[in-house]
Amino acid sequence: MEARRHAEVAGGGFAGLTAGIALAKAGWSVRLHEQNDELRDFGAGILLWRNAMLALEVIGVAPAIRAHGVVPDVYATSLNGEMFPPELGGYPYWAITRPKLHELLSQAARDAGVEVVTGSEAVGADPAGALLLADGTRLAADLVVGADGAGSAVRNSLPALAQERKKYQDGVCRVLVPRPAEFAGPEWNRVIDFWTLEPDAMRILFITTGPDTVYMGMMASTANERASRIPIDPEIWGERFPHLKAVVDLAAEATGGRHDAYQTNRVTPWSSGRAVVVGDAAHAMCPALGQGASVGIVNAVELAHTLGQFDDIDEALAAWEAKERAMTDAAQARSAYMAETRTLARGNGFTSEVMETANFVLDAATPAQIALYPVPEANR
Ligand code: FAD
Ligand code: 5PR
Repeated sequence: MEARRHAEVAGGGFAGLTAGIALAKAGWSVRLHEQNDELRDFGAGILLWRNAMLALEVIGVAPAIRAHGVVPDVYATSLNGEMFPPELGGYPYWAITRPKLHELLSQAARDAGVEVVTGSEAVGADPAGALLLADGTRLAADLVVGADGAGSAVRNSLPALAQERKKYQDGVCRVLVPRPAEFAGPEWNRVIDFWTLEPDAMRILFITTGPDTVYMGMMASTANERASRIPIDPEIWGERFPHLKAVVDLAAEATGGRHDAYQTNRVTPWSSGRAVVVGDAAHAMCPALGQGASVGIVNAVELAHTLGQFDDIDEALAAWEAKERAMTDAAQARSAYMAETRTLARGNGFTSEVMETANFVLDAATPAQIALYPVPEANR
């Protein structure tokens, strides 16, 4: 019998946890290193599209997401108070709070036998097969997975990985607020994308995350300093969106909010010898399509699946990248285009071309799993 293959994973975000679960379920022994003292996600809410749900189905986490998340009934867009026809009715996508998604993945990782080490900082990888830690430890592995986010130390330590980084003007404040009574009716069980473009673009993306909470993504140019502040400035947002005053005031009181400027990084190739990068370490993208985590989750599950199809790890890594690269590049390019042109402000943004990422089906998914997530005719 062959010895059990061993992976060292750097990073306990959505991508690292997913890779850890998928590898452990495929029979690998897995140790995961998180630099923080506990495993948790900061932040508000997240949309998980069909592509991510299928990947989470493969690793057995999707039923819990369906139980704890909600399906927004439509995605509606409003520009200067004018509502466009709603989109995505009947589309299988879920909204959930980030802490809940992180908790479900952390639990699944432990259940799958992943050894989680907190307070453990990676500083790099050796392509010969070792993870290097800040305390000087060198951990040999058949595979090192860098899932340590957009600022990835693992990636930056690998000279073979070329990187193009880009920063954008826009940024977004993300907060989770308790749902006030006037936003509790069924007509608010949806995503509503409220835009104003004059004198500058300010936008509130209202996303239901269940009966008790609402996720608010509040986007503005970083040049608009008052609109880029945490805590939220209730005056500047309230003036622009008077009909949302109740939730804006709650956003101003919310704790745990954060502001991020849009940034992307394109890395080629995704691996060097026995070291590979997944998630934002490999492909951070503009949030315009809400696909960053979803694509990372898909690629992490597909990585473990492809490794199972080859005896040779180098061959598997090449085959994996060949399968995922076009979809990932397209998602990055489309998100950047949607963000830069503010195409979503005019409604009807979820064209069939844009939906290609959300509709992507990973190889690992079975026909029965795929059948659980039918795509409405209008979104194919
Ligand atoms: P991260 O979440 O950055 O996790 C990296 C982990 O590694 C962290 O726990 C970190 O502490 C740890 N770490 C870092 N360095 C080290 C080190 N050296 N050693 C050990 N540990 C380390 N995506 C969606 O799919 N849907 C959405 O609706 C969505 N909305 C978004 C909205 C905004 C405004 C933004 C900015 C992004 C959004 N995304 C969305 C994208 C999504 O948030 C990211 O793509 C995703 O969180 C990346 O996960 P990750 O695990 O790759 O990286
Ligand atoms: N979609 C989602 C999101 O969280 C953001 C955007 C689009 C789900 C950021 O709040 O375009 O900024 C966006």
